Amino acid sequence: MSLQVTPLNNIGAEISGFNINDPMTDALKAELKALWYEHGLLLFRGQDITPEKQIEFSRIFGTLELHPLKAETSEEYPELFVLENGGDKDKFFTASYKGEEIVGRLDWHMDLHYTGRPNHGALLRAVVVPSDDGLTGFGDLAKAYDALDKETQELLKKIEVAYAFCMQRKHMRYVDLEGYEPGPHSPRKPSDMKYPDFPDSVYPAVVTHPVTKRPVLGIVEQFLDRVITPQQAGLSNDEAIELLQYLVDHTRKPEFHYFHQWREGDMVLWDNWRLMHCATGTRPGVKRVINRTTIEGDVQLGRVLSGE
Ligand SMILES: O=C(O)CCC(=O)C(=O)O
Ligand SMILES: [Fe+2]
Repeated sequence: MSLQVTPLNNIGAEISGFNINDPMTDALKAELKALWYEHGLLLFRGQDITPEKQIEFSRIFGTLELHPLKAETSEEYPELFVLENGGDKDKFFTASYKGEEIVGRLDWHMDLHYTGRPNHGALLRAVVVPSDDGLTGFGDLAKAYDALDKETQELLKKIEVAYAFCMQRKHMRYVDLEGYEPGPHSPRKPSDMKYPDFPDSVYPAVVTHPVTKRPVLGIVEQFLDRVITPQQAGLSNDEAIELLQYLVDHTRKPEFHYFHQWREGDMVLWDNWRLMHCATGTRPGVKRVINRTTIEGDVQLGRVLSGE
């Protein structure tokens, strides 16, 4: 049996030519894992995937992580995290963007990045999807690094960047705030969402991927705050701010992106040590359900600034 690999728009690949319900050989598992590292994102379509199957399949790629908030996990399947729009919790995730109410829009981010120990990856499987909105975007920061000029690549090797966790988009320095207004129930402080107060985390501006050893641009717009000691790299504060804006604009280039328009049953796996992702959100009342499994991050990629 040989797998078919069909590249998606710009980044990632659709994988077909196997049946997820047939017994899988070690060779097939190894091939799937290698394809994950090669493409950063794999899409599986038209497979018959139950929650049990999703959990079993996810284990090919590493140890699974349980969501830290018990209330969020399914009682039957603790490895499964159900992302749901169109229910009671919508009001907390509703905000206004250029006059339009949107539920669950998320800026470009990496999961658990703010802890210094991001998840290794995740699998999302669409259970209920709206026909037009509710897309998930993915951005390849290894390709983004490769596309930088040599001079910028060299400069970045000398720099570390700090991320400041916060609940209010208005206080994030590099997200696009044009036309944004929080909703009346938008969380204002971490405890509103039962989160602890995470201290700042710090990453090299170029992160070496722990498995592939590829350089990955360490710039993600959500929570991005500042360059640490810019003068050590010969930069003034103004230059450091301009550099971060230049790099964020670079990561926003469509040639590094793939936006997935979900069909029911689709499953997407991504490498969270390499790709950032975002969600376009849905209009209020629109039902969307995604089952998520998470591959644990077993490597510390950043450091935590507490006590410094
Ligand atoms: O809802 C989505 O499309 C993506 C949500 C997300 O950011 C995640 O599952 O990590
Ligand atoms: Fe996420």
